[in-house]
Amino acid sequence: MAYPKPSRRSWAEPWKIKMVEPIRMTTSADREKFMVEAGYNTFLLRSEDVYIDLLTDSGTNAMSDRQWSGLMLGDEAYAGSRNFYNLWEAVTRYYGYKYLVPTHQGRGAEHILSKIMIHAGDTIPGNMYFTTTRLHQELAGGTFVDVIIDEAHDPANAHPFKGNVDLAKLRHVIDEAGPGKIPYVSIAGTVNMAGGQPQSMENLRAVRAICQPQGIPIVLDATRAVENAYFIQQREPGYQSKKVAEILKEYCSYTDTCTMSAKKDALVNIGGWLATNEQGLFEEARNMVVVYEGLHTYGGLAGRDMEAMACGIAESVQDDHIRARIGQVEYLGNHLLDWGIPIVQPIGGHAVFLDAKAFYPHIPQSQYPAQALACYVYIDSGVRTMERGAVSAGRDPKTGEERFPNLELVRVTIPRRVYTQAHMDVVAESVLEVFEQREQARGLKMTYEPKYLRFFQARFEPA
Ligand code: P70
Repeated sequence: MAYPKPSRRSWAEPWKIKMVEPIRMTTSADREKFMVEAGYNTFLLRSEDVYIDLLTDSGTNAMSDRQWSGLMLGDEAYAGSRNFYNLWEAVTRYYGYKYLVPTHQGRGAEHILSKIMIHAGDTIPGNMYFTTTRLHQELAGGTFVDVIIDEAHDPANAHPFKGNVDLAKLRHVIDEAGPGKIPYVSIAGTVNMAGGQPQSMENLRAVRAICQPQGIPIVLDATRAVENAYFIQQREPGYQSKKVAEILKEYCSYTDTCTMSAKKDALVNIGGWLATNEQGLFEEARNMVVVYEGLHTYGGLAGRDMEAMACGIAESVQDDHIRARIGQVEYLGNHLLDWGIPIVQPIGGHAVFLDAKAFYPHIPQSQYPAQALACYVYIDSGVRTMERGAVSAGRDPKTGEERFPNLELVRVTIPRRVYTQAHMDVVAESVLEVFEQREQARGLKMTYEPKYLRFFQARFEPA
């Protein structure tokens, strides 16, 4: 008997579920009340009032049985924990850096790095800002300058490597400031604020070729570098037959130092590190970490956290894992594209980004259309997302003026190994519902604005 051949073979997650965490459904009347109480800020909702939590992929990952067993192997010695050495070995094996300083999370590493490397009046070029990274650069007296390619600022542009540095812009910034005023070039792969977009290997190599002769180091934000390596494997000529692990190591090899939020790629709930090939920087960082984080062999973490991280790193670079992880994001994104919903293209590594300006052309950016869109999605279905637009961009530290970025987005972020395809269907249908109601939507005005990283705690009411 002849069966019709399927047009494609489906993929499935390379894991099965051993333990479940019940989640609570609420009514839309409940959610309207919760939203008012939270000042129209999804960060201020209580987790128990959220049905599907797509606020972030940070620390929200499901650990494997091996990682959980690793927790039982915690060596909670104040100094010289066995788990610290396991972590160091994993970072060196998979990321390639020689020296390791653990920190409690990514911003702990950013803080130490910025304090050591940046002096007042310095300029730090980079492929688009990230909120915490730029704030630490500014607090250390530096100024961040965006040198990402123009395509990255256009949500509809389908460039395969929107995380690339514009080499002409980089050269110009170096010439203007003078290499002596550039402590390092700040590279992220993938680029969170551009929509989880990758940088190509070729581009990083070219950045290296510009920086190295002038003695300018490259600092990588390696938070989602495994996802970046997967995109290189999928999109860059010459990499199709290489393993993600191999690509990751080559990518890192063009950089001198990295900061890491292990709460993302490395599949843990807490942790981070600073890793470097520079012995002098290592010694300074190892000394400074004892002031702000904890002893240099635990950096604010428990021994068990470091063990889970060491194990998570090894799992994170498996091709099967990363294909399914990004495959799930693509599944959701393709659903939305099929329905004509405006999202950032290409679909990113860790999230689908809704283009709030295209949803709500009638809401001026000064009334925070992306913030409003995140609220409408929550009220519709209990799905929690995050604003990544004017509220996140904050104010210019020199002029005090609000920054209005081109990208006014809502990030629908997928935690790793947590939700099923059925959850993704529910999310897609909710976004469609909100899209269909778009003409009735109203903007917001800010009623409370904190000084630092205002998006976390700001409060709003309808404009
Ligand atoms: C997110 C989280 C954290 C992050 C990152 C990149 C590319 C560094 C860090 C800091 C959490 C977050 C942080 C600020 C605003 C909103 C959300 N990103 N570099 O959800 O790491 O959080 O461990 O200190 O994405 O994207 P950490």
